[in-house]
Amino acid sequence: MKDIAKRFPQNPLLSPSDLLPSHESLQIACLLNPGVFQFEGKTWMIVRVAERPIQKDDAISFPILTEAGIEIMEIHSNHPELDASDARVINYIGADYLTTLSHLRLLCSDDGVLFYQPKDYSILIGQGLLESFGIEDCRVSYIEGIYYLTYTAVSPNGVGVGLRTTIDWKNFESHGMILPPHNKDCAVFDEKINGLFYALHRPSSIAIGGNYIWMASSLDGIHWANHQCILKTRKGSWDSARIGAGASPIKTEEGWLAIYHGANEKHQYCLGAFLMDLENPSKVIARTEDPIMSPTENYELAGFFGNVVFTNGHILNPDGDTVTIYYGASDEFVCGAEFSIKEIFSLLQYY
Ligand code: MAN
Repeated sequence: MKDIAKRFPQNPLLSPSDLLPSHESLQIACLLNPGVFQFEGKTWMIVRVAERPIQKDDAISFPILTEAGIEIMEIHSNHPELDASDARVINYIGADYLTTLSHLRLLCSDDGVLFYQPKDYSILIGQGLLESFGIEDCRVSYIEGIYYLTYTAVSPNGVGVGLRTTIDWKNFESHGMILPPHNKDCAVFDEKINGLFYALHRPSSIAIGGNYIWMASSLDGIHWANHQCILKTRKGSWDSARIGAGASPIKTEEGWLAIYHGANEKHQYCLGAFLMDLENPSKVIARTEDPIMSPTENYELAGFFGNVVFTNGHILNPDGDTVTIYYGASDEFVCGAEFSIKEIFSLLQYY
């Protein structure tokens, strides 16, 4: 198995203690899965900040957004109807809750390594009944002067894809939920193809079907149609349980190159790549067999939820070959790594 990621020696770039919590009653448990974009000559991240109260020894407590603001739920650890075997989600009296509440925060950097929170930019928090468990894992696409933010919207109603747009990162227009539950990992292409917007997304079927990558197109970038299933999990492989797109695919002469995450039954998250036809992107023409990146470093193996590398943000460098990915490690830290597109291509197997 070949890991071709060149990790930043400065990793992790960001840890929970590097930022201040959004509320005095909370602490930051995880900084993860940033969307990445360029704006006003700088590299920016819209990072997922997952918060919860300081935990007591004998209880689990987590915040929920209500109309009145943040409400804290506290459950005794010994409660007979509590299943807390997953650090990320709990089941309590038959209902699922997240153990943390996520918002999105803007950070910027002059060198792509040192990120800081600029003044005068607000945090983005969940709005309304479909985002009461938070907003997560934002992808940013830039199309014809508008930034499209597609993110995971979580609530007791389910997990879906929300969309907000902006031109200045200060004023946002909310378009509500564009892909209903269960759906996440939505990445809009940075460019229209033959007049249409395209997006990768990941619905999940609970009975027939699975956690596969789908493609949709749209006339306006808001209403999506023509859904097609384009990439599936592979039995017995590193991507056997679920797959999902990373950031917007990269346009190359040979096709649209997508970096995606895959997890196996043991919840190990690795990265792979696939290539879509330039004119007809719902046609996948090649895919890597093995991961191009797997959790190997301490910060990728142990943390809030260990054994995870997950990316939803990258920058294509001016040399046209180097992609800098920013990624969540162990669902707790933000890290950086570089890939060579040529090297990724050398591992693609054409169908
Ligand atoms: C999964 C994980 C969590 C995330 C929830 C809701 O359990 O990806 O990190 O909070 O889904 O999206």
